[in-house]
Amino acid sequence: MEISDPTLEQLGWKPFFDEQLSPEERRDVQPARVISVHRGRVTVAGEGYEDSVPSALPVPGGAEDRPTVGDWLLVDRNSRTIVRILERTSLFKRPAPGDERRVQLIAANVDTLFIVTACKQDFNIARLERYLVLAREVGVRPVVVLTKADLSPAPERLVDEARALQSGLRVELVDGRDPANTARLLDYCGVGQTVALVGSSGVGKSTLVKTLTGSSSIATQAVREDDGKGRHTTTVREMYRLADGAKDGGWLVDTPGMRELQMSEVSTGVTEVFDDVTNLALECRFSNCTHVAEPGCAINAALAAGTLDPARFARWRKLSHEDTVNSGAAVARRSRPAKRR
Ligand SMILES: Nc1nc2c(ncn2[C@@H]2O[C@H](COP(=O)(O)OP(=O)(O)OP(=O)(O)O)[C@@H](O)[C@H]2O)c(=O)[nH]1
Ligand SMILES: [Mg+2]
Ligand SMILES: [Zn+2]
Repeated sequence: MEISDPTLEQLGWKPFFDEQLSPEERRDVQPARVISVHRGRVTVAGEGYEDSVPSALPVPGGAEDRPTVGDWLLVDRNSRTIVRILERTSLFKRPAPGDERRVQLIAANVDTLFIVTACKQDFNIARLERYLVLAREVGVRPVVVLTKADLSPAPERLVDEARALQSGLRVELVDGRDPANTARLLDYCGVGQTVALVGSSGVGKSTLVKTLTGSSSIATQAVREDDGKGRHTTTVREMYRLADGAKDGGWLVDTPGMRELQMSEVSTGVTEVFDDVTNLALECRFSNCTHVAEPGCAINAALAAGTLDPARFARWRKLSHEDTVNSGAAVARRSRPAKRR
């Protein structure tokens, strides 16, 4: 079946982007979305055209002023160069591998995050929580996708464990290689919607993209027998269009597996994903309570009463510590004054 060029709306153009254009820009430039990023160039798609343009901006800016997959650009009609990057609805980034002081942009203007994890070895509640925090922070809807259902004797137990993490959390269990089985994931990818897939190497992100798009050109790799991990097959970031006949929908962004999910500036996300713990902490008698042995510690009381899971508390403590270290802030940052009782 012949697939027609996408319209701006099918590319994900929204009023939020349109409102950013000045009258002059409406005349002189074309909006285009970044489909893939290469050395020094980006492949862009606009209304009725696809092009490769230099990724340089006229005025070099800060760390985030570089085009990444999913970005909306304004491209000059004559010179075919980037005029500017439009403000993003969301941005995924991480510290650059090998140089923690630099950031690597992963994807922009994402609506939904598929947090992909495999039922086998990879399943890990603490890691899922970290991704949920990330989704909250970036402001995208999270969906947990459990792959390799066919390799697990009791995958439903894992589904229940994941569902318990957040009320209303969507958790989907699939065999990523099976088109019939993964078809319900397409419900999350409506017209113009962008879904980014994240998760450890080898969990089956590219396999899902391949199955959902029906594409055969996406590289995936067999798992090594010994540790169930892949070998970092995906190295470029690219958006894939879901346009298979009746299912004329959105876009999937494949990302390379991350060895360790690094967080930067996630305080809001931690507070929200762990709202049970943070609410308890607000009940502690002392505002700078370290929840170790202070009198009137609400967290210790809840642990003793069995209403707070010690493992969850430990994970919260680790994440909030990471956050304070990353952002260089002091340990207790709550703004309310010390309580006296
Ligand atoms: N049995 C089974 N195998 C799967 C499933 N999903 C993926 N695989 C296999 O797992 C291996 C790794 O899959 P990939 O899709 O390359 O993993 P990835 O997440 O893209 O890995 P990176 O690109 O390294 O981040 C491949 O051999 C897939 O065929 C599944 O649901 N069931
Ligand atoms: Mg891959
Ligand atoms: Zn306390």
